[in-house]
Amino acid sequence: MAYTTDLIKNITISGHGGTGKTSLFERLLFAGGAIPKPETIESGKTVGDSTPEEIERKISIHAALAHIERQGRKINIFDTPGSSDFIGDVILTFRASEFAVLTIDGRAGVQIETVKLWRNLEGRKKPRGVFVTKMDEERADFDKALADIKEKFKVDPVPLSLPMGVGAAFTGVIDVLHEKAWFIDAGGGLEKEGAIPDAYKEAAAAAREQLVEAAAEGNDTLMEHYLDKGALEPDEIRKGLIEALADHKIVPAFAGAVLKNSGLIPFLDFLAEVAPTPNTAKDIVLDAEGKQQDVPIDTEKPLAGLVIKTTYDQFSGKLSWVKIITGKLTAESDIFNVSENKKERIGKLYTCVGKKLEEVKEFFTGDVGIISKSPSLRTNDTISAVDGALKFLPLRLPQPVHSVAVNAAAKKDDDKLGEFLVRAAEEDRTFQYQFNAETKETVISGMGELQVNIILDRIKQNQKIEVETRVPRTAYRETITKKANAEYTHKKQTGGHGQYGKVLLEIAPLKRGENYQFVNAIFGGAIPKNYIPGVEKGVLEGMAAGTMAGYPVVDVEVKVVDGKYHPVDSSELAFKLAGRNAFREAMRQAGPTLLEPINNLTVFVEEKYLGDVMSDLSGKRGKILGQDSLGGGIEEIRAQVPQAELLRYSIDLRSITSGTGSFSVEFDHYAPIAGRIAEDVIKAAEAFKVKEEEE
Ligand SMILES: Nc1nc2c(ncn2[C@@H]2O[C@H](COP(=O)(O)OP(=O)(O)OP(=O)(O)O)[C@@H](O)[C@H]2O)c(=O)[nH]1
Ligand SMILES: [Mg+2]
Repeated sequence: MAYTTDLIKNITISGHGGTGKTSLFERLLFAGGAIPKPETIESGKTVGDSTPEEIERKISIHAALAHIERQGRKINIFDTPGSSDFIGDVILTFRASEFAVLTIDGRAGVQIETVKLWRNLEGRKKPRGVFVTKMDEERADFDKALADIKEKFKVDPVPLSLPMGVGAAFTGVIDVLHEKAWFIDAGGGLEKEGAIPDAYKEAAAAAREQLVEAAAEGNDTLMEHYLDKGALEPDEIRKGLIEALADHKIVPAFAGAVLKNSGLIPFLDFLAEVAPTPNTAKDIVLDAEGKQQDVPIDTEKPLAGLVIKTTYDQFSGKLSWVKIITGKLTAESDIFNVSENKKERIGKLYTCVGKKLEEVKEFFTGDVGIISKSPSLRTNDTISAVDGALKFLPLRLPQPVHSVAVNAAAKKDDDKLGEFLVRAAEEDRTFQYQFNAETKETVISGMGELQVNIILDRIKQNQKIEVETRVPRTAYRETITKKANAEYTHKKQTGGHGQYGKVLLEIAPLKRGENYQFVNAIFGGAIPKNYIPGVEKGVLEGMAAGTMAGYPVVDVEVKVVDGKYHPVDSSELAFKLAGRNAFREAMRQAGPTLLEPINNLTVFVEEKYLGDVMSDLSGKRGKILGQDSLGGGIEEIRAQVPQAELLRYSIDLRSITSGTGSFSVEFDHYAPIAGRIAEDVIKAAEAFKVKEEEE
């Protein structure tokens, strides 16, 4: 059945690793009637964690989508991974939903990923709430968790549910909006409705007061009513909450112990009654000049949508998840893939509960639909009913930070490995692969060691490809430090035609980053014009090959100042060879030196690890540029560090910070290296060359 825009809700469950997202997702599907029986992480059969790698590791790795119906609304829910290695799948769900709930472990309170996810949602101006989980654990503390949120995010969360007891004495939750209690079912079924027990009446009344006040903040008329009457009607409260939430004035808070099916109903009713519909949402397109432009959700306009995710399912084949931003998506219809400039007939459409697909004929604006087996659709493509439509802004994903060089152990597996890498990169856009012609390696990169290792396991276990892995080689450069000149005569007399070309070059250092300049300073035709391109080709070959350790030469001005030619024996080839050798000779005399890539590094750590992280960075030849408190006890450190020192940084940082730290990294510039470090690079390059020649 298709739901109209005002009946659709798109919700993301996000949060720090292991806080209970997948368990909450499972129980919401159970409470919403989408599955007959809830499973647990331990049973390995949950809807959210359905791939072998998730079941084996007992963590979420991919976003999962399912929907339930509640009060006539279709609620699409995304379960997302908590580990920062899989942030790519979190970002796509944030883009596609109008509300996010952050799960917070009742024992731990706000954790580092909570802070980062909060900042991400803040940047998107996305309405959000919190769900304090595991209230059945002895040390869980709802009030403390809310105080933690208040302190770290400077907002006052508004409880919509309150826990009754904690640990073994936890009996259920109070639904503040509907003023009733929900008790744990001893038989393991859904929670049961009842009156608020006397012991909680006072707390419930205080929470109700706070809720009504928050609702009154929704708009001025409500505030006047509230100030006049000292109360609001239930419908007014709902209306006020809807508006206050959309305007970021409130952060609703929930409590529960989902393994006991507790805290689900008040949350589901809130999603159905209060959480934003896509009606007021917007997305962003890029106009012809690449400028960003808001596109309001619009049911009247022709179809436009964004492919947010691509999966390859063993049984269903290729599936493309599409967020519909304007118009309607209809099965068996023609669409344009704007990004690929292609018209395409799409086949069947589906909605899903995890891996289970249900066929649907059409999807309305705001919904998330699944197109199956479309050959051309890829993540980030814009689809449209009309040709030449504007393209939606692609998902903005962070750059990978951890890389490994791989090759198939057997040459015959090369193609199979290549095909697998294409798919893996399509399924998760934060995973990338690249053949680096300079270092002659295929390098795979991801958001951390965990993501890269999972891909390697899939290569070995599912694809049955034996692979070899190494730390990737660093792309060093060579340059010069002073002016020099050299001449070279290429001369050969073999049989009939000889070869002749003489070149005198002058080379000089350029500023860092200026790369290369070629100047023809010949006067009076010592080398005829038509041979100059040959000289330049030779110089470029010499630069590409380097002289110290075989790395490309950069930041050099090359001037051809003189030369000599022979009317019969000169040729472009002869001048190319002369140019290359003259360049090599000049380079040797010009104080050659090695350059190494320096990266900009941003590290996010909890305060307590700050000192250790700093001293590790100085041991890595890093230069600290600055440090900022982000609030929530999280520090941001900015530094410049040689790339060669960062090849295993995700592993180092994990061990320094017990897995809580994270970082981003990007190339900034090249800087000279000397002494021992340079000697080691040259030695390693020689060893690599010998190995290559042997192969
Ligand atoms: N006692 C208790 N344990 C819970 C509750 N919810 C989840 N757990 C347990 O907490 C662990 C983590 O639960 P998950 O649902 O996998 O947490 P997650 O946030 O999805 O984890 P990632 O996806 O890996 O980030 C599992 O062992 C769950 O059984 C709860 O309400 N009470
Ligand atoms: Mg999970």
